[in-house]
Amino acid sequence: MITLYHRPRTRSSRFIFLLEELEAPYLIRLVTTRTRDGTGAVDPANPHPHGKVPAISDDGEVVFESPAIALYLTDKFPKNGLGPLVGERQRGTYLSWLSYYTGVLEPAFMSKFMNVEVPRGTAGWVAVEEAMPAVLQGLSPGPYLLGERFSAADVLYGTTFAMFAQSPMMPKSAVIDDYVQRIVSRPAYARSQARDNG
Ligand SMILES: N[C@@H](CCC(=O)N[C@@H](CS)C(=O)NCC(=O)O)C(=O)O
Repeated sequence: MITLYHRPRTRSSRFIFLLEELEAPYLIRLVTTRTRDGTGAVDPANPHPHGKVPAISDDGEVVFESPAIALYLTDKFPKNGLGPLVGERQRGTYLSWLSYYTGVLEPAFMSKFMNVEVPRGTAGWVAVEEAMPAVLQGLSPGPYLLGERFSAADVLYGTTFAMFAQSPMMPKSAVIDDYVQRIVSRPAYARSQARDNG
């Protein structure tokens, strides 16, 4: 049984969405975390090394960091084809977009948010103005990052873009707007929203 360590309306919410897509058995364990306004504290029940969410535990084995959790879950629950398996076509593309999410895209957004210039040629990520065209190219021809195949990578990217939709950091793009609509209109997304509070 999978236990998801979760705080509502955070990066762990998207894993309720993924678990619903996978039709996997899971429990939600609500935890506290530190928050930006200084309230909140690391919950000793949360096995994440920094008390962040998401983390999952699978009969005692702990997995943390969104790309690792996404890959672990789609490998473990392959029935609905949410991620290409070892040896399957597009496995490499899938791993690349999963890793790019926390290795490049999130740092790119965070650099912009903090008004920090990304040092060219030395940082492991790039400015958001360079990252977003790469994602848009990845989404072409679409409709998903793996072409016709919806995957856990779209759960990460689609929910992030939905969250930033109104932000000035987000370049205006009809491709992204349509993509977000495709993701958030999925029945599993609606079910995940209903379960977000635990
Ligand atoms: N790289 C992590 C980031 C997780 C993360 O920062 N989660 C936030 C909630 S959206 C959190 O737990 N913050 C509490 C803290 O930083 O202590 C992942 O993608 O899984």
